[in-house]
Amino acid sequence: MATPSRRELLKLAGTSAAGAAVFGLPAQVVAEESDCWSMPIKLPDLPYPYDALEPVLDEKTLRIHHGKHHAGYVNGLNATLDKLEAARKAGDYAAIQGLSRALAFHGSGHVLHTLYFANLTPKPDKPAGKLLSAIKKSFGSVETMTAQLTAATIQVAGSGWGMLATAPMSSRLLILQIEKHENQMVCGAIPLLLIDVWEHAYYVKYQNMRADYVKGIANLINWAEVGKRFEVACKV
Ligand code: MN3
Repeated sequence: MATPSRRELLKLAGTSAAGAAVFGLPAQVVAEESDCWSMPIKLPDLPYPYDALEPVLDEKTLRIHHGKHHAGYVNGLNATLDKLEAARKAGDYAAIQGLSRALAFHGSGHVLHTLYFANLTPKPDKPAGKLLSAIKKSFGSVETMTAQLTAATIQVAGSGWGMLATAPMSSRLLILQIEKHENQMVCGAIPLLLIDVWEHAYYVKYQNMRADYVKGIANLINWAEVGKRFEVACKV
């Protein structure tokens, strides 16, 4: 298959922020390609009201998580991009190592939160189509995949994420754990479904009961969105 053009990739990514994020593109790139040099990068809106995921995800947690934490990563990403440009213009290449780490932290934080919020829904559905076939091939059944993803996510050490992903240029599905934010940036996996298990994602309501939060979240998945990501990921 011929390598898709950038315009074709944008079309494949659809108009959602999450679709764009699969490619690490800011949402406005897809919304209006002529905006793709616009700065600063903006915090995407949630695809549902703050109280829509009650009682599993309480409104207070979601407001703080989106409006403070996710916004913080977007601000950090914009600041890091400005510092990288300044360092390059000043010939300060020694600064780039530290700024690269900051870019991975904030940029990946932005992408992961965009994907996470968009793969949750107050109207959960079931995996279907090509995604369902891939789940059966990789795990045997949806129930087995859900049980393994849930268990692996609960067991993330400290701050991190559970992730369903594909291997690059493959429909083989993987369950992975992300430490903090950074290793999502390694191109060894393309993210499909994220579950945030930093304490800020659940502590207000669940305190130390991370397992209860993860099991609740597993019943709020927007599988239609995950399926769209899968169809795009298979092509890159
Ligand atoms: Mn978070």
